Amino acid sequence: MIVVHHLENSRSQRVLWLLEELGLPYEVKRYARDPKTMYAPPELARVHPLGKSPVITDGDVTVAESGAIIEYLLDTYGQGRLRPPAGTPERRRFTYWLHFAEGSAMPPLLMKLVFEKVRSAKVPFFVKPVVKGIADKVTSSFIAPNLERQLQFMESELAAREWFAGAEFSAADIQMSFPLEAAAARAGLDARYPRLADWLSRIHARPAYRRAVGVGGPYRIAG
Ligand SMILES: N[C@@H](CCC(=O)N[C@@H](CS)C(=O)NCC(=O)O)C(=O)O
Repeated sequence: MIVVHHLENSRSQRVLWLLEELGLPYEVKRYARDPKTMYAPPELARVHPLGKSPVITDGDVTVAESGAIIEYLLDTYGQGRLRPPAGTPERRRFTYWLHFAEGSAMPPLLMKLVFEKVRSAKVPFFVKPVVKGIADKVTSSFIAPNLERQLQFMESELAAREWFAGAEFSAADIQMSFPLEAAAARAGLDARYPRLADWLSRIHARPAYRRAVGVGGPYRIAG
């Protein structure tokens, strides 16, 4: 039996969604975040040494890292679903977006969150202007331009096709959901990006997405 070690409000929501799309049976083991630090609890490190979510176990197999979990589930149980055939332009785009989501889209989103925390951190009053100055500089010179360039790029890609890999919905769309939901919550994905907003509405309307939210519990990406 596949067991999803599910941390609330986290990337493991994508794994629940994929399993619902594939119609596979699975169990969910739930983990709550520390309300102060938002870190995962130490029990998760007993499943995988990094103690991050998502991680799945399937018999004696343990797989961590969202993209690797998606590939494992498609390889093992996909029967060709939700992944374009090898050697096609759609498959190349599928692989690109599967990696882009965590490799390129998430780093500036995470940096934005970290530097917002730095800006509002409790520090002695005389250090505050220096801390704020550094946070503002990093945000304006690196984080904001990268976020904007990426959003423009993703918007332009959806001008050419309905889903990230092509005309068909695929697991690359599932993988892309977390960065784009995070961008909508905290990083400027707004009416300037109508195709991305429409893509978000379309994924949120999918019955399997809704079932996965029902299973995973309240899903709110920190804004
Ligand atoms: N690139 C990894 C990122 C894993 C990750 O950072 N997960 C977050 C949840 S969204 C986590 O476990 N945070 C809690 C913690 O770091 O303690 C993946 O996609 O699986």
